[in-house]
Amino acid sequence: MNHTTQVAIVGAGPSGLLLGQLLAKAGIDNIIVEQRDPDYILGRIRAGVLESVCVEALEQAGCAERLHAEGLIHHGIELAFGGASHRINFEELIGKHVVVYGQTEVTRDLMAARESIGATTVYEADQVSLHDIDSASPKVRFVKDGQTHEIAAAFVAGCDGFHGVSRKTVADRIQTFERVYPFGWLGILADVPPVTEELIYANSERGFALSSMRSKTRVRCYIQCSLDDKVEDWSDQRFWDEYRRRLPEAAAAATITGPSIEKSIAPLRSFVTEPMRFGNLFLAGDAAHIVPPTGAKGLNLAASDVLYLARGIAQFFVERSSEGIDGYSQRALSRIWKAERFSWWMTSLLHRFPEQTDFDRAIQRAELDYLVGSTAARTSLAENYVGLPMAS
Ligand code: FAS
Ligand code: PHB
Repeated sequence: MNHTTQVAIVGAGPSGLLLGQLLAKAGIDNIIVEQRDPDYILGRIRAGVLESVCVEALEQAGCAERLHAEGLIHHGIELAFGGASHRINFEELIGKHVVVYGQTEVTRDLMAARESIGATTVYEADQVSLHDIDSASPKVRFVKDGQTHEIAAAFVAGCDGFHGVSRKTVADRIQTFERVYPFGWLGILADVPPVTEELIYANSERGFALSSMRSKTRVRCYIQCSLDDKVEDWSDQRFWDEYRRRLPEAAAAATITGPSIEKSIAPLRSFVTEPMRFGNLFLAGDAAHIVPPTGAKGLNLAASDVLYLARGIAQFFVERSSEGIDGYSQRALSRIWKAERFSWWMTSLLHRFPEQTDFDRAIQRAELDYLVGSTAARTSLAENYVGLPMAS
């Protein structure tokens, strides 16, 4: 069965759904093809902190109402090391803040918005493949309920994440940059109140821990774990005991524990694909780059990619100008690399590396001491954490 649209989007995660919504707002027809079903996508527990760029993108997409009603505004974070806790006050340093609102809720809002405008999303599509991406009519083929379908479009957006088909389609035309970290993050979700108002990033002798949240009644907590660890190795009790050993004393004592409603291990890597455009195929979000979650950048980078891409495609169709799509890869990569640097730096600063020498640990401690003692250094962390401005 053949279909025609202006933009074919592969992937219905935050990137694909946000792009679909922004294009629809600009009057540009689009179809999303997704391999999984909505419940599976909503069940993936991921990001929790939104930069203002991401909030603005959701406002432009007309999907920010619940975010503003339920999201938690955070004016800073705590850095804990050496038995003490140090606040990085974003508001005081740079007059900005972040919003804590789970990726699951962002995705839910985007799904609801897309359904309300009646835009086409094909879920549980099999054997998705991309064709003729250098031609004026690139195509996305897939099998649904045993029938083969083909979508002809002016542009294809590869929003299908790190393991998707889009980057694989151009594997022989890309340069990749990668660093894999020698540890993972074991994360749990639990319906207990957070121990503090803001997030705590802890560098302890036993390893990294992060105290985050989804609301005032639901926490998202992480500990650095070995790459050999399996989720089944970690009972809830074992997690909470280790987690509390890594927090500052007062926070550990005040921590309320409870049964996990989700528990998973995520590997950590830095990864960038260059370029991000191949003829009329554009990569966006995790399809093009991955950051270690220490800097809370993954979802936010996906949002800025999509803002650049949506603007470029709208410029093409509405103003008949290709300046935006021609400049997409360079603009997006400029912001991506700065976020990659910050995420690598936060990861290097806060984790215990297996091969670290005493000298390495002393340098890490000196970096932390300098950071919390310098207004310039704290300002640098603050402006990167809340999100650097987008290029015009
Ligand atoms: P996604 O991977 O979210 O979505 C891609 C979509 O494409 C998926 O729905 C997938 O099913 C679909 N797809 C894949 N292959 C396909 C194919 N062949 N055909 C059709 N569809 C296909 N970021 C943070 O900021 N903070 C965090 O704490 C954090 N934790 C994370 C934990 C994990 C385990 C992972 C994997 C990522 C985490 N991230 C975090 C990053 C994450 O939030 C991503 O940045 C975000 O999901 C990016 O969204 P998308 O680009 O839409 O990719
Ligand atoms: C989360 O709440 O999932 C979260 C918050 C901040 C991070 C990483 C993850 O840096």
